[in-house]
Amino acid sequence: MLSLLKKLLPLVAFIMLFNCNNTTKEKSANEPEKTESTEKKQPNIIVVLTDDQGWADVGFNGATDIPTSNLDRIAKEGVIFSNGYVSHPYCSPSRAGLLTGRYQARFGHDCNMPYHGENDATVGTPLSEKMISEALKEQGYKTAAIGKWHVGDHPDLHPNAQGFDHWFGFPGGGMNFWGTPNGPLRTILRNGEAVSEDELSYLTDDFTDEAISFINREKGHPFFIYLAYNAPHAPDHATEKYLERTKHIEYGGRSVYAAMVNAVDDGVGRIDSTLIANGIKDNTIIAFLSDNGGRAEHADNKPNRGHKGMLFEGGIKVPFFISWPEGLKGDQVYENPIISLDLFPTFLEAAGIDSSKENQLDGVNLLPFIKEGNTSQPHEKLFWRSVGGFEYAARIGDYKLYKSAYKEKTLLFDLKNDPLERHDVASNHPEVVTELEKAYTEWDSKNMEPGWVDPHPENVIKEEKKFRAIRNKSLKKKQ
Ligand SMILES: [Ca+2]
Repeated sequence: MLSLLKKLLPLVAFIMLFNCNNTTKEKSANEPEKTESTEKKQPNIIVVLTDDQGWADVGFNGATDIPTSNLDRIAKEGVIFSNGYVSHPYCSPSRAGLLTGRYQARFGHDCNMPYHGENDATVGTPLSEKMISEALKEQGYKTAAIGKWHVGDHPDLHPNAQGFDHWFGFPGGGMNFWGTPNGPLRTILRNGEAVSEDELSYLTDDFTDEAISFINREKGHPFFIYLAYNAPHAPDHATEKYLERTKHIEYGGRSVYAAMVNAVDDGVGRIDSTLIANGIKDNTIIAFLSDNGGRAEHADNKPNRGHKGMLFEGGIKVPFFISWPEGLKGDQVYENPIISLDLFPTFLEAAGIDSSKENQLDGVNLLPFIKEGNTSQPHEKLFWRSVGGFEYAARIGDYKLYKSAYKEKTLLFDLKNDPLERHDVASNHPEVVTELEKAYTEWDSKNMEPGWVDPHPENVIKEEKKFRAIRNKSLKKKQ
């Protein structure tokens, strides 16, 4: 029996080999042959999202106090957007817009999560919305979400359910940087399993390390990494290494904030070195941006007016660049308005996928503008809605309308002549106000009511009251 088997083995092996070859041949007859050059057309994509970082808190936008040499170098290798917007002035809705390529009001995601959202699977970006991770995964990308999530607290809405093969981070909106667990939303998880605090050092470094191991592991495939650092969001935690580099800033709060930004810069530099070491830098896209304008304390949005939470430029205009050595010319500054929603279709097109098939998208493919020299405007109109219209803004051409709850009135700015929003011209141009209000109403008619609400309206009132009180207190008391 054994000798018969031995005699037959070569035959069995031959049949198996033949079948294998045959299968391969059939497969290649039905599918386009993937040569090395077509493989190369699919770039790796890394989104580096920071949290509450101000427009001017990077060297490439003029910061002279915060060391950001890695970000500055990589920005120079690509395209810096001098009018790069996000779709919301604070965390959760802005992330929902970026990840879906849609105005998040389309699906009622206007607010941060209410307390105890972890118990409610209807609070957050619904699974029916297609995230960029899902679109790229369909094309064979390996996908990872690393860092802060904040678009669905309930475990059913965590990244592994939204097209991410790998997830390392925390579900909520903020967390201490030491990784000390504090309830379900402030615990570091790896694919749903809690990570021991002993394994963690400083979250910004830990997130970088996780991204580097993902790159080293998946470098054989095209990959997509959504790296959402929670820095420089509060709490103000830093390590000696980074504090040493910002000790020249003689204002304590700003020096800690700057150290947190420097930790991100250090991380992006280490990721860049990893790409170089693996020989994949040239065909890797790095998109860098903040999720909203700089926070009211320690950040710098100058020269823009306002900060996180507001629809003045300082609340929605962010440091923003895209680099892609093989696909984009470096040393570019692109001035026409663009928005974070544009990343989704831009990435699809960069990966050789026709983005018009995703007809739900509000974003625009930027490649014709930054790669092929199209000189028209990517966006004729842009809109922002906060808490179901509690505040809203519309930009058409150079005019920007802002229905401001902070200022309790509707303001109009001519951004061409007044980019810093110093002069409200609403009373000079009532017809423009009417036109922009009408455009907003039309746009909003295709949106959903907010699915849940947050305390932003009360906070706006409190904040503005405090702001006015400080100013009034400075005046000479009436006798
Ligand atoms: Ca934020």
